[in-house]
Amino acid sequence: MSGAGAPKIQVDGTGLRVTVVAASWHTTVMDGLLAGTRRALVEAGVRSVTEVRVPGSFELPVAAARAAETGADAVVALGVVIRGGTPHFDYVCSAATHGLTDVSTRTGVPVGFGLLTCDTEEQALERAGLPGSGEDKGAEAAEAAIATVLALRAL
Ligand code: DLZ
Repeated sequence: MSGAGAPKIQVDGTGLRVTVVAASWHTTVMDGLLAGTRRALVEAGVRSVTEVRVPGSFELPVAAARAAETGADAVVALGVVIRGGTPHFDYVCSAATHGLTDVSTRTGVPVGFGLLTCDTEEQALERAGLPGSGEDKGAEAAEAAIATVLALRAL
């Protein structure tokens, strides 16, 4: 999927409680995603941030669900899945994606989707928000989650 056309979102998250759930695979890329999310939350004025680590992306939905059910105004889910030689990639990506979608629609708590599903580590690094990366998907996920909280208030 191309990152071209991504909006530049300016959000005011003052007073929001945000939980970041992050998987632990692919440390360098994950560190970049986490740093981008933290930067974006600070820039948005979010002061209440809880971070929870889970083993892999498959475990993101259950942690996101707990956060949504226990008072978070928004959740940011971060994970990195890189294709290997078996269909495992498809199962983990599908379970995480559907699980996170289910959490947000069932609870009404926006979940920022910071799950990278890449063929190669190079693709993941390009999106990690690290020096030299072209995109910052951790920041984008945080901005999207906050923007959606604000959008839902208008409904
Ligand atoms: C098993 C597995 C594999 C092969 N690859 C990844 C990956 O690239 N990224 C990721 O976040 N998690 C991976 N996992 C772990 C699964 O998400 C999950 O943690 C395990 O299957 C245990 O439930």
